[in-house]
Order: sequence, then C-alpha cells, then structure tokens
Amino acid sequence: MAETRRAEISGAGFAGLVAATALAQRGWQVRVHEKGETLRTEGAGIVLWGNSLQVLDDIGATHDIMSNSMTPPAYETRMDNVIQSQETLDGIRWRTMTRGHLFNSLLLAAREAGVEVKPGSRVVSATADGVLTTADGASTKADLIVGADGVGSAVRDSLGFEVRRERSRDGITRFLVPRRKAELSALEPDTEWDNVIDFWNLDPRVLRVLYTPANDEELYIALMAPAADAEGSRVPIDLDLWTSIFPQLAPVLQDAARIQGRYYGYQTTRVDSWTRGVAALVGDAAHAMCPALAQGAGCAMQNAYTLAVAATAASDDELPAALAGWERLERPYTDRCQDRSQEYADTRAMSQGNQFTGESVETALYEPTDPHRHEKASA
Ligand code: FAD
Ligand code: 5PR
Repeated sequence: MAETRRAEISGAGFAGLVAATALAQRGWQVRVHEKGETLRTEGAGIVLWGNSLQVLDDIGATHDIMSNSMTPPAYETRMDNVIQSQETLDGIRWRTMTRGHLFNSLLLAAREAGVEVKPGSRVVSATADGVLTTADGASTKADLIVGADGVGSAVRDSLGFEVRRERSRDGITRFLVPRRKAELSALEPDTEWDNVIDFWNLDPRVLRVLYTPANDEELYIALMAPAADAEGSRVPIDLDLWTSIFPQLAPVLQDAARIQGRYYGYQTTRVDSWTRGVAALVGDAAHAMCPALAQGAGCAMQNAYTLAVAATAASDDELPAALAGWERLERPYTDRCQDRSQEYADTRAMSQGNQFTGESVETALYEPTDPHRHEKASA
C-alpha cells in the first residue's frame, strides 16, 4: 500500500480550510497552521455563488451552510434612491450569510475530515521541495505545501514570487448589524427589505451603501467611499453624513456607527506564477481582487478545491508538473474574474444595475467539481 501523503497548509482562512478538507477526504494527512491564537474570521457578511456553493456541496458543508443563510428574492440597484433594476438571478445559485457562519461550517467539515488545525502557529517560510518552517523554529517536510495565508502570504514571499499590486480609488467599511426590518419598513413601506439593495449616489458625491441581509436576524452593510474622501472613509462612520444621504437606512446606520469598523481600500494583486515545485498558492495569497463581483472567497475556495483534486491525481514524481497543469487550466477563470472586478470597481459601472448577465456571471456559473468542465468549455 502507498504511504499516506502529507500536506502542510499555511493559513486557516476559507482557502486553507477548503484545501485541507478536500485533501483529507482524498486520503492525505493534513495539517493547517494558523498564526492567529483563536480560529475565527474577520469581517461581516459574504455572498457566495454557484461556483463555491458547488465546492461546499462536494466537501459536505452545505447542510450546515443552509441552516443559517438565505437567498434574497432579488438583487436591487438604486441610483439616488431610484430603482434601476431588480434582478431575480434566475438560473444562478447564490446565497448570503455571515462570514462567521461560513467559517464555522468550513471548520466543522475540516474536523470531520480529520484535518489537524493548529492555531498560534505562524509560518515563516516554505521551499519548493516541500519544507515548511514555523516561527517556533520547527521545520516539516511535506509532499505538498499550500500557501493559503492571505494577501500578505509568507509562503509566497519566502518563495520569491513577484507580486504586482494595483489599488483602486474606492474602498469600503463593512458591518454586521441587526436587521431592524420593522423600523426600516416604517420608513419605506414599499421596499422589499429582504432584497439585496445596492444604494448608489455618484453626484455630487460618491457614497454607496450595499445592503445585504445575511439571515433573519443579521444584516451585512458595506459603506463605500473614495479613499480621498476623508469624511466618507472615516471610522467609526460619520453618522450625520451617512444618514443625510441615506435617511431610509438611519436605523441600521446608527448601529453601524457604534462599531469601530475598518476601511479597506480596493486592491488587486497578481503573482507571476501560482506554483513552484511542490508548493502552490491559493486564495488572496495568489489573487486578491476587488469585491465588486463578490468572488474573492469564491475563487479562493474553487481553486483550493481543484488544487486538491489535481494533486491527488498525480504521483509524487508528477506533482510539480501536475500543479503547473492545474494553474494552466484554472487560472484563466480567476484572471478574468479579477480583471472584471477591477473594471467594475474602477468604472463604478455596477451603479447602472442589470449587471448579472453575460461575461460578468462566468465565475458564478463555473462548475469546479465537474470533471468534464474543461472539455465542455472548449467544445
Ligand atoms: P484570508 O481570509 O486572508 O485567510 C488567510 C489566513 O491565513 C488568515 O486566517 C490569516 O490569519 C492566516 N495567516 C496569514 N499569514 C500567516 C502565516 N504566516 N502563518 C500562518 N497563518 C497565516 N469574497 C466573496 O467571495 N464574496 C464577498 O461577498 C466578498 N466580500 C468582500 C468584501 C471586502 C470589503 C473585501 C476586502 C473582500 C471581500 N471578499 C469577498 C474577498 C474575500 O474576503 C477574500 O478573498 C477571502 O477571504 C480570501 O480567503 P483566503 O483564505 O485566501 O485569505
Ligand atoms: N458585492 C459584495 C461586497 O461585499 C462588496 C461589493 C460587491 C457582496 C464590497 O464589500 O462592490 O464593493 C463591492
């Protein structure tokens, strides 16, 4: 019988936990190093699409995900509070939830698959032939190394990958607050407050609130402003400014104003290559993107999953070539998603509504667990 193969993973984020689970379910012995002392995720809410939901189906996390998430009736876009579109997204699977819920579901799946997750273990370097070193000085030899350690990846930087970073002019502060549906309905009775509502104002001032119900009790709101707008990008938020522009959201803006918050400038990062020897990068370590298409975590999970499948199919000798082949097949989808997300962020074109058609839904409709996906695409 072949010896059990060993994978060492840096980072217990969405990418690291999916790679770990998918590998363990295919017979690998897997350890995930997480630099944080506690296992948790930062941030507020998240939207997932068919591509990542299919990965969650395959790793067995869907039942738990469904228990506390929702599919809003429509994705509505407003300009100056005038409805531009209400897209029902027919034929597209999508789900909103808190990031905490997604994280807990993934952690549960990882543990059920027998993954060892080690908090308080910071990775300092990795080599192309499979040695991972942590801050306590311990070095481990593995058959596969996965750098899933986010936009500041130590695995990536220690391996000498070249990173290109582009910043966009806008950024966002995100909050998780109570739904307050009755209070919102009292202010605007005709509004469907279960919808995602993307409230845009461009003139005279660029300010936007993306309103995303995450479940019956919790609401994810993201407040966008240009980095150059000191008041708009201030945390905690300037309540008078935001309620003057979005008076119909006053009840939930008041809750947001009590939270410290953090302003994130949009950025896109690209690396020359995703693999070197038996080391591979996934998630923000390889491809941080603007959130416009809500696919950063989606692409992270999709690539983590397909990496696990590709690595399992290869023998030890073949692994470096198999990883390079994985990048060749999968990367174009992520590259295009990054480009489109950046384009949307730079042009603010989402303010026009009617956006979930054609090329912009390529990633949402991608099927990473379908073994025949590439033949179908080239047919
Ligand atoms: P991370 O989530 O950054 O996880 C990396 C992990 O590695 C962390 O736990 C970190 O502590 C750990 N780590 C770092 N360094 C080390 C080290 N040296 N050793 C050990 N551990 C280490 N995506 C969506 O799909 N939908 C959305 O709606 C969405 N909204 C977004 C909104 C905003 C404003 C932003 C900024 C992003 C959004 N994204 C969204 C993108 C998404 O959050 C990221 O793409 C995703 O979290 C990336 O996952 P990851 O696992 O690669 O990295
Ligand atoms: N969609 C989602 C999101 O969280 C953001 C954006 C779009 C779900 C920002 O956080 O365009 O910035 C966006």
